[in-house]
Amino acid sequence: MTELAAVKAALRTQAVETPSWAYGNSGTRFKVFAQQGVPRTPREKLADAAKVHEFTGAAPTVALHIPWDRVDDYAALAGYAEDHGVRLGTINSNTFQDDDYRLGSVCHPEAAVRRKAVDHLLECVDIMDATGSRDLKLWFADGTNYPGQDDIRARQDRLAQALAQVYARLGDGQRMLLEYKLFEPAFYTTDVPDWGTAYAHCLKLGPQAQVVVDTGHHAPGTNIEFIVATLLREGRLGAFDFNSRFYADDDLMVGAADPFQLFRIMYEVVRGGGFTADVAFMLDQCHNIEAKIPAIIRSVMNVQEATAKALLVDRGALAAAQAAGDVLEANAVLMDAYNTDVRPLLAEVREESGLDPDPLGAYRRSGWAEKIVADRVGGLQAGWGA
Ligand code: PSV
Ligand code: MN
Ligand code: MN
Repeated sequence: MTELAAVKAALRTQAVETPSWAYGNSGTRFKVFAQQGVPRTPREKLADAAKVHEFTGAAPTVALHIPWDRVDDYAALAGYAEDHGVRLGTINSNTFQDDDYRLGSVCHPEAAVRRKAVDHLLECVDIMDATGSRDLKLWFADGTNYPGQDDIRARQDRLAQALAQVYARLGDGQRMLLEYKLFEPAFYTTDVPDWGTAYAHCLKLGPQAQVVVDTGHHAPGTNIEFIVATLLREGRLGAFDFNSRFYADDDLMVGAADPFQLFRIMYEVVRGGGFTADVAFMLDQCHNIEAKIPAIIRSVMNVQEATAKALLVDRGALAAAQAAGDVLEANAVLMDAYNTDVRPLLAEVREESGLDPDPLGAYRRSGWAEKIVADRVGGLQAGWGA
């Protein structure tokens, strides 16, 4: 196989999971700008996600969020997804929206609240059994706002206990993905604030516990690709939540704020052998002012472009320059790949797969946007800003 053929073959295998909540109306802290035609039910979210897959060929699974996507029959929902050409993916838990969680969920000082949170997480594993999902994604809003508010170490013990209970419930082939976030909603301590804390818990739990890197969850200036390289070396990078940020957890379209960072991350994925099914590429975005389906299509394309550039890095030339200590040449090799316009290559890959080379144009021409405005009245709010 020529090198270009290998790059194309790799690009054809890439799958980006889209989040159900990105299809619904979501908000800023101040206002939800409702859009016409947004889904009112989990099934309508799946129908929209199916459109993203239809036009990109690269978004075959959809992440659910419980309870936002609660239904009576999850197996039927999985069947509905399959009828539309997609599958149900990661199950995301929600231990942050009930009044009971004012002081935390699994780290809460009261045992009864911790029990409630763990029961929810166990229910999420039941749902995974019904949907055939591999991954349970855990993000905890737990933390404290004031020094002295609670005992930092005791909270870690409570967290470890809860995680162990859920880990023990996982079936063969199921995974627990632990997501960290520097701050927000807690502002003094966060119980899983960084990759090191997530990694330490995962290490204790066992190989089915893996870390999620949400690209919006770091301090400004953090070298995320270093974290990616480290977690891959340790065999603990389970997934990405892709989005981009200018300030904090902005949840903007991935690759919009800093496409160069996305390229650097994808290069470390390729370099570290992470371009396999074991690392899940997921989006975690909220589209508050822009049209949702085209924004998600754009995000998928942005991931594909960064990946194509990463795959095009001349690794032989790079290794030679690095070994020779040729700083400028090594940097030039990497920048050559980054500066390549990969859009024609991706258009070719799409055409060779029987897709329209222009997914956004194809979506616009499909009439789906007009159809859902006509058919759906009174959209759902995904949960944020509620
Ligand atoms: C909150 O920051 C968050 O965006 C996390 O990243 C989760 O993945 C997501 O919400 C859904 O719970
Ligand atoms: Mn996330
Ligand atoms: Mn987030």
